[in-house]
Amino acid sequence: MKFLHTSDWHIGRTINGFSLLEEQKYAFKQILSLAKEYEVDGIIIAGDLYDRAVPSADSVITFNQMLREMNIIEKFPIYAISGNHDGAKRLNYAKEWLDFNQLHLRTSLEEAFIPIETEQVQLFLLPFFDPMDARIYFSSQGQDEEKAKEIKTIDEAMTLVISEMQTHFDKNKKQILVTHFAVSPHKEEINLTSETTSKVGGLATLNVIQFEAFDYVALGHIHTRFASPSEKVQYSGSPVKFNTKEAKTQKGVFIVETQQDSVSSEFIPLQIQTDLVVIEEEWDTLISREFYENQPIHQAWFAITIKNFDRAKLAGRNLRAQLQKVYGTIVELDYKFKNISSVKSKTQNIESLDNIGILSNFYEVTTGETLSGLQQEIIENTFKQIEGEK
Ligand SMILES: [Mn+2]
Repeated sequence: MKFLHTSDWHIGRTINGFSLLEEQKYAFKQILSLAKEYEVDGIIIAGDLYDRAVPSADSVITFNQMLREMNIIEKFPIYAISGNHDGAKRLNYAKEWLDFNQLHLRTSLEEAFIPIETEQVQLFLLPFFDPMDARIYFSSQGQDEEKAKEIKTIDEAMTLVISEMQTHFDKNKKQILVTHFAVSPHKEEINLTSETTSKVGGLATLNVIQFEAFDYVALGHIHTRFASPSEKVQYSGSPVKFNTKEAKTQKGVFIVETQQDSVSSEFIPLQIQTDLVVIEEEWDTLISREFYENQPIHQAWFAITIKNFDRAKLAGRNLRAQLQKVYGTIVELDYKFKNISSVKSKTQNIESLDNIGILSNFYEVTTGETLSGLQQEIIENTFKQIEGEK
């Protein structure tokens, strides 16, 4: 059987207020035609359907239309779960009616244990949940109440969840798990690239070893497929670039095929409608014709950092407006000051600074200049005054 694996659609997402809806619709059209071209038996969406728990009306209308096209018009079964961005309870609305039409959307732990059965495959749809959900579920089961109380980490919860799922395994079928977590490749060497660490964002991480019972695990949560812990346990990544860190990554989907004794997958890239281009250059370069003529001006979105920025030299000019005129849409504008090696190193030891230290540091980071004697004096006096008023 063949499935299309995608995740993290985040319908309604913006980049600094710029709506990505048109880009998301563009990606969707390709996903749907790939599903038709490869004649898949179902479309897997591994969580973060919407960008927020209470999506905007526009987002709901858009996603509804997408579901309609996939499921009602093209008759693809859908296997979807809620992610950490979704409002699980809201998404659970009309579940029975949706299931009736093979639109399987699971949003709570207790719904995850009974798989969706197809001829050759069992699909387990495990939405994002936390250890508390697992404690509640397992103690409601009556058995192992003491054990349930001991569930503290997502690791422990997942081990119990998977072993309960295994009691429903049909030996004559392949098992696919759809879920939404950070999963690391090896217990010993958690070696996430800087790109992925920022996405994991301190969230507890599971381990690939925990998922060995499954023939394929369709993951969502991390937005790049390069964070995939193994060939069998994979992130499809998001279909659209959401920020400048993702600017250079090729987005796409997986076509997963299950055979009698193996499961294989193939990555299919998606085209972009409006590219996201990241540029870091000096002001003079940015506005020189030679440079910008070689950029996709007025076609792409730009995230621009002005290097060696000299505020005094460019004072009184509307830099953003000037850049917009040349480049078109600027979704991000940043500055790197001449005299400052790195903002990071300046802000690192913030705890060790006093009030005046923090303020002068802030001034330096935002303007690229140090406080003058007079400015320093005004600040000192102001703080003294505040102290006196306490
Ligand atoms: Mn996500």
